Amino acid sequence: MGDAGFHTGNPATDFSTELLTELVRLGVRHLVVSPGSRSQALALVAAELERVGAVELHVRIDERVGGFLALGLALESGAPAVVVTTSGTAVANLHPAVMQAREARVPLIVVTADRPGELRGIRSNQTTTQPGIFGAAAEFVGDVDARGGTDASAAARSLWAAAKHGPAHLNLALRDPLSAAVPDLSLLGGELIAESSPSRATVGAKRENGTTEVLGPGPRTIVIAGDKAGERAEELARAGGWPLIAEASSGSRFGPNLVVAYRELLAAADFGGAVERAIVFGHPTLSREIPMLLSRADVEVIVVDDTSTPDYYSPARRARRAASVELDASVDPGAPEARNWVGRWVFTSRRLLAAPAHDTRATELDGAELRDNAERAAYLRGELAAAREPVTRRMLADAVWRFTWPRDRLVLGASRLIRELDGSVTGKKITVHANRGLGGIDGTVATGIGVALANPATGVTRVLLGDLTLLHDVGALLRAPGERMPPLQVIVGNDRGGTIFAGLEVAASAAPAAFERVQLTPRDVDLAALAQAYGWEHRCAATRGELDQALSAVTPEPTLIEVPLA
Ligand SMILES: Cc1ncc(C[n+]2csc(CCOP(=O)(O)OP(=O)(O)O)c2C)c(N)n1
Ligand SMILES: [Mg+2]
Repeated sequence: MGDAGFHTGNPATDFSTELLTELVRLGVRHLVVSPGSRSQALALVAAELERVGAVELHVRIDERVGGFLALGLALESGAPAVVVTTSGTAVANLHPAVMQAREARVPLIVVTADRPGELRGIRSNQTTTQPGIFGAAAEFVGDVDARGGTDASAAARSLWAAAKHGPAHLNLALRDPLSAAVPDLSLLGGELIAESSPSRATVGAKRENGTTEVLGPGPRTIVIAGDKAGERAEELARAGGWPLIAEASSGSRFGPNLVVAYRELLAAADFGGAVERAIVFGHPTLSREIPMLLSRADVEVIVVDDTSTPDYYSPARRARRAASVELDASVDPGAPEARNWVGRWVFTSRRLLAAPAHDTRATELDGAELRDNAERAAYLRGELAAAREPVTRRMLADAVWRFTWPRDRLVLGASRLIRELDGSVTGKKITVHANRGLGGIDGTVATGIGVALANPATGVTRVLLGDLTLLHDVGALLRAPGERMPPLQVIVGNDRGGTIFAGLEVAASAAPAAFERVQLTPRDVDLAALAQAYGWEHRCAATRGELDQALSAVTPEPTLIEVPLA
């Protein structure tokens, strides 16, 4: 960096200063740090960068939480987030987040402190084989010695470049003395921010130009948008006059061609059975019907994806990959045939989803239309009864969706609720995230908090998850005193265990006691006490009325909303 004034003569501190300041110059805005001795120089430089306003620092005791927090920050911002750990098992705790980042192609930079070469391979305390520990999950692995003459700025640039495609890992060997007093970086602070221009556009960039497929009106076509597909799926569906299947976290779940009841329709001979061509964006994971359709020999499958990644979504290995698609001039979404095809899907889907009576009462019955008092009283009784109805999964999904607006963020856990929501909520242009890369139930609360912290708008972030998914990530409720926390609601559908398994074949074939013991795994945790212990507000919402109240009561303290489900 050539900032000679910032040199202390201590290699650990000087390397850390140069590495982290260069990452900030490149556009890093969030650092996540866990405490440790070997990593102290990195952590202390991070604290100085926070002090001078160059970054936002997030401190987490548990590295697994830190990893997922960084993942959420990167997922929402689109720019790499950096997570720093000490040596030993601390490093392995990042593995789930690194795997998820790999599969979902989230830019994550991992910097792990290690012992130098002379202390490796001799059973020194807290020493293991850290380089390559993430295996194939890391896009880039660097193993450098802070005193070995490696240019720290160049290391930062390598990490930044690699992170555009997934997780990048720098393992840094550090020797005693493990730190010196960190120089005052305040002069650098303003300069760093002025120089850097973090931008979403730089991440996910293509390594090479792939092929563009030119599509004609052609056969009966549908567009499928899986996780992280982005808006281009909706654009293509509209421009082509084709039905759009857009999963909840696709970023394409809106527009006139959206087909919500797609699982039912794909299974029907005159809908799914009639499809001849499918254009796929993103990573579909929520249904069996989509891979079944794409495996069929009579369906042409074009997957739009970065053509330089080793693998791409290809059920039965039948899909053809294209870097992008374009429509030729003969495609006319207004042509009678196209209108008929898309219209059938959209209208049948709407009919299938026709809302249950209570859902529509309030909008259909305008107070002014009520002719007399008796009718009004009957209406109010009906409304009261509706407000007292116990919450169902469908109701919960609908309510959370209804309360979410463009400035808000929605983070969906794995398991039943995301599927319930995916199969029922109508189109709305809002930002939804889910860790669909590997569909893990781990790290969901931490990911949600990362998303909330990176949301540039001032909206509410809502995390919707199951009870086991919450209990898996209880550690993420632990906050650092004084750290900023944007408006946040963690909404847990408490059905006592992993009830998704009750819908699988195993529920019928296994002995009930064994099924409950090792699959369902219900737990008795007092969530109110849990929330209190971690300084969260707790609300129980058992009825529709209570749920609406809880979702609209956004407080400065993060809230755990517990929704008992049958
Ligand atoms: C890390 C991880 N471990 C295990 C699983 C397997 N798994 C999938 S869903 C599930 C149960 C989730 O239970 P809950 O959060 O209560 O949701 P519900 O099924 O009740 O909707 C489990 C254990 C997983 N996906 N990820
Ligand atoms: Mg459950």
